[in-house]
Amino acid sequence: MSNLAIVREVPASLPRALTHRPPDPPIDVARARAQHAAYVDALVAIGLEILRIPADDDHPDCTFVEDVAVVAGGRALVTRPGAPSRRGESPPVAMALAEQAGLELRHMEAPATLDGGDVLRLGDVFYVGVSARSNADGAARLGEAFGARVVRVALPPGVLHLKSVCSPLAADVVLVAEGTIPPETFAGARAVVVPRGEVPGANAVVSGRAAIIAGGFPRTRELVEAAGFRTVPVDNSELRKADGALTCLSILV
Ligand code: CIR
Repeated sequence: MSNLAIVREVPASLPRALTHRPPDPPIDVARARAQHAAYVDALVAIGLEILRIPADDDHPDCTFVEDVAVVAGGRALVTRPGAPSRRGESPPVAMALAEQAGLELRHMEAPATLDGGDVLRLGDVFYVGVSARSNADGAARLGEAFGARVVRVALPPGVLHLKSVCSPLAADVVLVAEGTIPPETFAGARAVVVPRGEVPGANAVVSGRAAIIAGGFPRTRELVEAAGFRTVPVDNSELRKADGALTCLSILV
């Protein structure tokens, strides 16, 4: 179980973050920062210690820290994000992973690309969304870095990352949005399926039996609680305007 969450502050440049379409109204940085602060409080509420990295205004997407590293078993793979504008986000995160979290680092090299948002781990298996951001080479390098089995998953049209529509609740339980990834993709896992009207609810951050879930999705909350988890809802609506989910705001160690 994780006991540390690495987070990165929200930069003033967040309104220039990559988005699938320009948000209207534009992103309100103060509101995004308040939501990020509530998220960090929720991480504490589910039992995690916080390691904060300052924002970098030259990298508007830097708060979505999940995409630049994958952590498992005392090791971190520093990814090569699919969006060239995001490749300069890694150095301070890599430094924190090595020096403060004490992890052994591996680095992904071209032509591989991988965003952490495309990596969903259930037990010993890494499911990797092959997406506009993450390629087959990235999936293969991930498997090598961790000596793990990788299952590549095709994403439905318009979905940014695998974990935009599903996330792990436990080693054998996955939360998935109806009509996106077929639950049988996750062989041997029990699927908790959130309804089509609550797709953002399918991305949750879990520690033990506690889950941070997106606020405003009541059916998701009922389903996650019925699956045996205490829930902590957090409104992340402003951060979602930059296509960010909940998992993307932290790296759990
Ligand atoms: C991007 O397009 O890269 C960012 N605006 C959003 C990244 C969200 N990452 C994630 O959900 N893992």
